[in-house]
Amino acid sequence: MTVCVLGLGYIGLPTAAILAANGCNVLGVDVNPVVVDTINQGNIHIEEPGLEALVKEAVTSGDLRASLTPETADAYIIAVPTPITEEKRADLSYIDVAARSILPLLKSGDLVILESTSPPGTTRERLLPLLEKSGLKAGVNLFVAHCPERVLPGRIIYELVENHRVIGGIDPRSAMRARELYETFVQGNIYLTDATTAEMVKVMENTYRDVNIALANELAQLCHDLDINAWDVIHLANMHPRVNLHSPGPGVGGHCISVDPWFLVERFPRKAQLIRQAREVNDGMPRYVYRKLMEATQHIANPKVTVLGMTYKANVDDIREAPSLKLLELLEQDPHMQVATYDPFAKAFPNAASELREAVVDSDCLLLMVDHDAFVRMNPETVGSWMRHRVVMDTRNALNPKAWQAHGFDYIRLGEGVGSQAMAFEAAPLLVRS
Ligand code: SAJ
Repeated sequence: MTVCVLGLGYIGLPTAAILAANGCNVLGVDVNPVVVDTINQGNIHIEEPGLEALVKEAVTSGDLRASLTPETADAYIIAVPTPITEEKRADLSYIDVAARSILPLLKSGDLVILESTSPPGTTRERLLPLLEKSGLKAGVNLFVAHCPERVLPGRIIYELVENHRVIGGIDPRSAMRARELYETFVQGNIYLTDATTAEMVKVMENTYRDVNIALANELAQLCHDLDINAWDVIHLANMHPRVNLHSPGPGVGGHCISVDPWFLVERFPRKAQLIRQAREVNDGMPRYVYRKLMEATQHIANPKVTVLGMTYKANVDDIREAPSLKLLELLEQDPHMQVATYDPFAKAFPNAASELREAVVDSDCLLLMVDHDAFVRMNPETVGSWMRHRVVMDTRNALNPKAWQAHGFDYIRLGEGVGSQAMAFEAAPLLVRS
């Protein structure tokens, strides 16, 4: 089968490479000439474990090529971004452009799959009419389905194969045709439904997570005021068989969870109250962290703060919607603070230090925003010896408080009242991850 994958980002490229590794002849299309050249040389432009080897092999074997323009194929997979505008409205223009680009190529019997996470209704109400401009009739001689990606950055190659998939057809035949394609590499179960249900499933998965993270973030703020430790509360509450509290943090980043719930708010502005509120709680976290940072450094005149971590989560190189970006905006507006930043995964970030020491020298406070392995492993004595004052604020519950306190650090943790540390039980395990 020949497959044309439109969009060679975090989802499109791994999908194209896996299809090529499983017997398909794949053309990957991207609007960025640098991306196209990089892939045609067998290299990759994003960081994702296992991806480089897969792409190299597929390109070397000739099963994967990249191009700026699509070519005739049996199946087309649209995997382009679906961001939100400043006004929190879905920007579906990339889907429109991709769909228009294949219009002249479509022929009877072709299959078109939308993988991009989209507001419920997009496939049927927006994509279908556009594709039918080709003169083909959906459900008769053109097959159209939504098959949302559900992979976790950092585990994409594994999850592409192992995760269950939901395929929503605009009719049963479309769903079955799409299943034939995904069966070539998916080991998980494949569930068939209609297109709008599949869209809602995907958006709701991320909304579920967003709402639960908002609950954890609210819990963190309440526990701080109660002078107790939110992480202990979560750990103990999660021992209940039907409770799964998520982890608080400095906010929700990435291009998925912080974006998709707005698709529902846009469509149902009055009914999607809880979803909107969760978004607002999570979007408010960088400001909350900023306020806590001011409290933690109020005894220091013109403190230098070192922000550790620019990416949206640990051990990935993606900075889209990262909470650190918002935090930095707040810090930059504050004339009393000096700011240094460092992230081993985002060294090209404007004004970022190229190594840890450069960012930490003469610092008064470390602000851990991302729990990259490299930060969790930091040696408190070495780092402390570079600093002017030893203060560390941990927004991820990633550092060992005792180790840092033993080296003279004021250790401040998101979700923990200042008085609570003396009361913490020795036996309560503090590292909780959901
Ligand atoms: N976060 C918290 N607390 C938590 C969990 C996450 O603050 O308890 C934060 C993270 O630090 C990060 C953000 O939320 O800033 C999102 O991280 P994530 O690891 O939860 O999710 P993503 O955005 O990397 O990937 C999600 C996944 N969706 C679900 O787990 C339901 C993935 O399966 C989707 O494929 C992906 O979105 C997507 O592309 O939609």
